[in-house]
Amino acid sequence: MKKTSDLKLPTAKKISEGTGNGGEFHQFSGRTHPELTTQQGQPISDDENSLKLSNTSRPGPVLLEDFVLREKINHFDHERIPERIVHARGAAAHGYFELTDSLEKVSKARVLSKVGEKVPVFVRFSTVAGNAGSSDLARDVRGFAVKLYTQEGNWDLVGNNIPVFFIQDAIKFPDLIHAAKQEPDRGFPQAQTAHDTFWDFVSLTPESTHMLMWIMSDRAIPRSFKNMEGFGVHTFRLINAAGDTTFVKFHWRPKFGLQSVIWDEALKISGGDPDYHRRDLWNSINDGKLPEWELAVQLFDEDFVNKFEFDVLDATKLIPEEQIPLRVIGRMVLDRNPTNYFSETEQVAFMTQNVVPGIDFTNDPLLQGRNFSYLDTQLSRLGSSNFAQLPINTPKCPMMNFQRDGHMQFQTPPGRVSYSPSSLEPNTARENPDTGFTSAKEHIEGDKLRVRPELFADHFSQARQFFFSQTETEQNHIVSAFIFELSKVETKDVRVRMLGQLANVDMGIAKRVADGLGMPGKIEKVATTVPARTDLPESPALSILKKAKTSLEGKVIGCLIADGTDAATVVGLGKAAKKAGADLKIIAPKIGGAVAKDGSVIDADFQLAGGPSVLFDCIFLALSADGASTLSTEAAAVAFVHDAFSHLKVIGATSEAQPLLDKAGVVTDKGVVIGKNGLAAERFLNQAAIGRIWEREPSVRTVY
Ligand code: HDE
Repeated sequence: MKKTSDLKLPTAKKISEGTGNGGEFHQFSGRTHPELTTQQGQPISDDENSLKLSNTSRPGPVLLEDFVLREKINHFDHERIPERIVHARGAAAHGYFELTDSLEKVSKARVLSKVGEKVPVFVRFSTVAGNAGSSDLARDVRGFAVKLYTQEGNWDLVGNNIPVFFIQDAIKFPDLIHAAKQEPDRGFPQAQTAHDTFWDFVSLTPESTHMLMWIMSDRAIPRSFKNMEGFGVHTFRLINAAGDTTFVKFHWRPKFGLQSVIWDEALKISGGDPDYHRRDLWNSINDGKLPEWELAVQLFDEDFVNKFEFDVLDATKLIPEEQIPLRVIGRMVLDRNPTNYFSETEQVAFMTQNVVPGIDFTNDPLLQGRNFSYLDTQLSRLGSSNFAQLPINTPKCPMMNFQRDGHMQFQTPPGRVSYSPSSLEPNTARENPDTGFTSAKEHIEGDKLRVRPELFADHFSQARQFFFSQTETEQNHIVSAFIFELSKVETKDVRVRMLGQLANVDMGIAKRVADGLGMPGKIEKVATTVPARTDLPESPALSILKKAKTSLEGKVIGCLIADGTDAATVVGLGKAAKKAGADLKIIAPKIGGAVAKDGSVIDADFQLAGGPSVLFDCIFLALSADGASTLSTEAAAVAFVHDAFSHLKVIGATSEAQPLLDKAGVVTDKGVVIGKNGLAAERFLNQAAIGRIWEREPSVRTVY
């Protein structure tokens, strides 16, 4: 692509001669381009100037007859479609799902029974509350929506990275979302729950308490999409060839392990790179570090349903893995970025009602409501009942029915017959009772009532179980998150009520939050019919840190250099990082790079101000004495090191970098590795594989 300044813009004389400038562009670039046309296919002679009643010295009025101009502007004016009401901010990728263990005994779905068959998928990750242009690092649940293009039709598993939800009945969803999104009178704050309307609503909706524990935990600030678990949330049913049914919950488990960032880091990443997750997904796939998950299931029957402490149809509850273990049945790999963001990521239409024969719904009232909502929302978002004809939504198996016409009909069905039954044509499509989708047979009787089952009334037991299943560090983070969020709530009564709800989970948690808010005094529990059970055992699987992996795979190391840096150290570090599956990024005071001690130039990936340490998992300071002394008076360099230390990252440094470490307030601990050039680099990498130095935390911020 040529810079505008390189192009010779045509003169008025040339226009009057009717040459246009297309020819000039061709000549200039020395390449042959395809011919630019209108949407109707007419070749365009001039894409720089509208048609005017003109002479060579003064422009005259633009003529209405300029269909080239009008078509171009008209299309531009209509480029945007309504963004999703929820999950507007998202990024997606293509890949495949491969079954490794057949569920044939419990499901007749081909995708769950044919081992080895690769099924194409399109997966979209998202935040919930923020608008399309908001930051990736908002504290929020992440959408984890998977479209599997199976040979028996599309199966959409539209899940989240948290296994429970805020509400039990779909009728409360609009209220929840209105409370969470920007407040309607002022239009802010967006992409965050830290405001009055959200906490007002949830403090009056005790069923949300379990989910609040999850979104105040580090699960709500993931390090990247590839470091998240995914959950189908609801209980679904599987149906086998004999018509027997089994209950199932779906889990995606990341190959790269679960990882999150620190809240202060999340705030700063939002400024440093609001596209942090989106960029990571894109780069990981481009660099061949393919995001991958195992698909695991929890299978159970009516007996379990009857003896389980909670209702399996209540989406605010989960079934601990310790109670029903996970069975791994397949893997999903994302290996191709979208070609066009709008056509694919924006136009993809996920729908919970997209299931295939062998998979069925349950009576979870949230799921039932969703099954209506997702089809409905596509009409307002995509504008036509033919949205399944958009390439990203079209099944990759044969498809035939008598649905006809409508806006933007792309198919041209031949023949006279568009109905069934018919006799006029021999080969029209027919239903098939043997292979077609059938619902699970279920005997139901009862009165028509607006009620919730009794077991749905326990709102605090699993919230408590979740909290006490976390490590001490993770518990501290949950308490701090409550303090942060509630400190943004202006209405004191709302804060008081929320403390009263937390007291229903555990008075100790409520007191810690009250202390952090500076709200001493007696905490009155909000009245509840079912108090929290204290006998539920801890579930280690609910903690991120208890199952953390020690590895550098997929991590990014930020290496700070300056003039005088030892080039061999940087090269050695890069090689060792690559071997360990990590990426090395070079940060220098100037984007052109730095002149090394041996006179060579080390190229930079980031200029210091544009490459804060929050963008990297760990940092190495490859500095000479002169470099360190110069950078000690550079605020961005001091912040680079100080932030890495307070975000509990492993820091490696050459001994000459000490002045900068001192200026940044770094106190040596097991995560600070200083030494002679190459040696320091090697020890640093070993240490960096363990991740963050959690023991450092109490020395860098208050733990309430
Ligand atoms: Fe959604 N949700 N949702 N949701 N949801 C949408 O559909 C809705 C719920 C989830 O990347 C919308 O196409 C209702 C739970 C994801 O395109 C909409 C209820 C879970 C995505 C909608 C829920 C989700 C959506 C907006 C309560 C986790 C993004 C745009 C009954 C299991 C999919 C759209 C994508 C999107 C409705 C609750 C996950 C309005 C009514 C629970 C991942 O139809």
